[in-house]
Amino acid sequence: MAFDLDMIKKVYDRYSSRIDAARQATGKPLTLTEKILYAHLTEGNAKAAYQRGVDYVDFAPDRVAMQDATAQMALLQFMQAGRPQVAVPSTVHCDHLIQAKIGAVEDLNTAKDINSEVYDFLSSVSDKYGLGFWKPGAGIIHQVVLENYAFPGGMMIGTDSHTPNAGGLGMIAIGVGGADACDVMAGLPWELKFPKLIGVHLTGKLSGWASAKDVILKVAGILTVKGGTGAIVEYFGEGARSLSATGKGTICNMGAEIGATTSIFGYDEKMAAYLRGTQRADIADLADAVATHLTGDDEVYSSPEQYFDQVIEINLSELEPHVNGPFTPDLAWPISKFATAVRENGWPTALEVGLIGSCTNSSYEDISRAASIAKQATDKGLKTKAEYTVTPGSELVRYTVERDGYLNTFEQIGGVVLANACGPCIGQWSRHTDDPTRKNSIITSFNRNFAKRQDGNPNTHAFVASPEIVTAFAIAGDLTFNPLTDTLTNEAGEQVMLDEPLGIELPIKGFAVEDAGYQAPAEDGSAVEVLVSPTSSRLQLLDPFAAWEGTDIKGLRLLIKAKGKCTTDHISMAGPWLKFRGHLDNISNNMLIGAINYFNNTADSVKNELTGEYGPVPATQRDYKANGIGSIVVGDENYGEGSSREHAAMEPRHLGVRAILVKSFARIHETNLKKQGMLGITFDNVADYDKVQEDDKIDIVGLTEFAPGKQLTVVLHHADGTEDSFPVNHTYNAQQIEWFKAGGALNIIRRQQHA
Ligand code: MIC
Ligand code: SF4
Repeated sequence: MAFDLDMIKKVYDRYSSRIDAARQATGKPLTLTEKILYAHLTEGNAKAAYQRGVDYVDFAPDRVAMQDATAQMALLQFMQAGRPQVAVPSTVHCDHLIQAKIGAVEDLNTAKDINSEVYDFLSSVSDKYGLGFWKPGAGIIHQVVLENYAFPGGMMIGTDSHTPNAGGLGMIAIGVGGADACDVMAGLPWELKFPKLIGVHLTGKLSGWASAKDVILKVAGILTVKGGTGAIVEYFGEGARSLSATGKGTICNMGAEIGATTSIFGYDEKMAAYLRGTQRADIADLADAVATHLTGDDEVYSSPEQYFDQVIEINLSELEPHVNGPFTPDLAWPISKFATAVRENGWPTALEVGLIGSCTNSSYEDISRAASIAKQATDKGLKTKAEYTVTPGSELVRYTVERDGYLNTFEQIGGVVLANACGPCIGQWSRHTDDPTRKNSIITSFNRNFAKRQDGNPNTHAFVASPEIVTAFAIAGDLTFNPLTDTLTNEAGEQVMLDEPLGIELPIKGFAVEDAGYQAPAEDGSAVEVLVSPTSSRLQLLDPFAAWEGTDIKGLRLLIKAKGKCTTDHISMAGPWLKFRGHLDNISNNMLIGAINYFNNTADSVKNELTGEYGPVPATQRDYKANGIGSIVVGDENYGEGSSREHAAMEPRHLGVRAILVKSFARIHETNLKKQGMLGITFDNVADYDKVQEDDKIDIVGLTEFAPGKQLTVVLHHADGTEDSFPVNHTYNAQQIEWFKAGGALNIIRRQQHA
């Protein structure tokens, strides 16, 4: 970790001069977000950034973090960049590929066995190129990063949309696709559209059942899944300072669900305590010395409406616990209204499973609060009605909460402790159910609840809440129960109430762990061999994508006009498909199989214009590809919401889709498309979406004059001989247009490497 300390010193050394320069240039006080961004501009880039008129700005992040399901593609790309070592400290975390079935020990062993090829690949690439490697069982990327690498005022990118979790320690941490990570690891600048600033002013103090999770559940309700797009959310005020560092992490983590670029809190005593509690007193000392730079200026916080594009006020003293869902994380219900909502909407009232943990909610504080509820079930003679699972976020937390007796408390109410991994959160869940066609409800302390996400079952209604609320519901087994006001009947037939949860922020006896699961890279990795078998079904070396042909693109077929929500889970489903994340051709067999076809309201059934027959999306596209016919995908609002997985961009690219035309994009997905040399365009007039017909032949005109800010034209040739034509927008800057022309950003890096 000594290496980190030097790096952090260097970052802090830059702060004073950078912030002075920025204050002078802009002539105004600065938000924390601006301070961190300005301190991480690449050389020579400052002027443009201060003006804010420019769209894209180049940054030099301090760190890169990758999880196993996205690291494979990121590192396959990095291997082609021709660098001997990564240019900035980087880590790989094995967390997504472990399936929850029986319990921690058995499931981890099974995962090590079936994923050995992928783990060996990741471990040897890490060894060779100088990346830290966190073995399966070590924990979920965002918890491990918070415990080991996040630092106030730093900047990190990570190949996972919940990377913003590190905002809990005052770091600007942003989720990206693997191609972006590859650039930063190769020593190139990382560009980001200069974000809008949303300020959230927290007053008061949490009490009773309300927790940090309820802050973000409420914010999600206010801003919706699109409301944070293009913005960084900065939390401030006495309420912000009263939240534990891990509670702040929960809020920043789930900020991904409102589409925010990231979320952040200023450095304060709670962060210092967490750093000291996790053996990083030296970092806390460094941060204390520059503390004024690690929070927004006083003037900003006293008149926030002058400095933020939008300000939201939340009084923590009045905040009610929330339950969000089903099917979307922004459908927010205060607990007092939830039972009525369940009844009125006819959602299944019987709760079948409660699941706590995940990267969002698995801190020591979370576990202790949930355990305080679980213990009451035993003490008050209540029988837990629903199944109940616990996913610790890291081995450090797991070991410590086991030592302190909490795991035992959960086991006493029938709780099953799963491996320190993503598990059910990402569909790595072999759920036992007697009838998958039955409409059913589950509740989790995770962050996403899109249809089919946890168990692949469209009949499952998934709700999101804090771990303590999930635990109370699991005991009651009934979604119309309100733990704040209602009683339960115990085994003796008495009416009992659950008392408010009690938690401990940091373990009184300190954190402990026997083996945290870290493997340092070789000093000199040049002799390490990385093997990828040509016959592997799990890993495949990448072939460069073809460059643009230099003309307008004409005669495209409509592959699918997707209707409604089309998240990355719809475009490249996770769960059983996670095993192909290192094999582009194999994973392409899941392309868009979850998207609903506008013309028949069915998933994975589109018309093949060559045969006139309806068939699965991937097979139809493979047929077009085999016949040298390009195609286009049309979509609705916030297309590509959710995950950072670039497979959702690479699969269509690989199978010969030429353009994605939608009403609007989610940020990470739009960048991923650009990086892979795909054309991502948006309707100028969203009503033009309605003009697209199933049998259209489609042209994209204006590409020979493709320029920043200049519209392109889409022409629809309908089957009846009529035509429609309309302008479409794009957000490509000059460099991104070069990516498009070269057939992908990596082709340019490769070219430079061989020049
Ligand atoms: C998720 O929560 O959806 C994931 C799985 O962590 C993804 C990353 C992936 O698809 O591998 C994310 O959020 O970016
Ligand atoms: Fe893993 Fe779920 Fe967190 Fe994604 S959201 S990193 S799948 S625990």
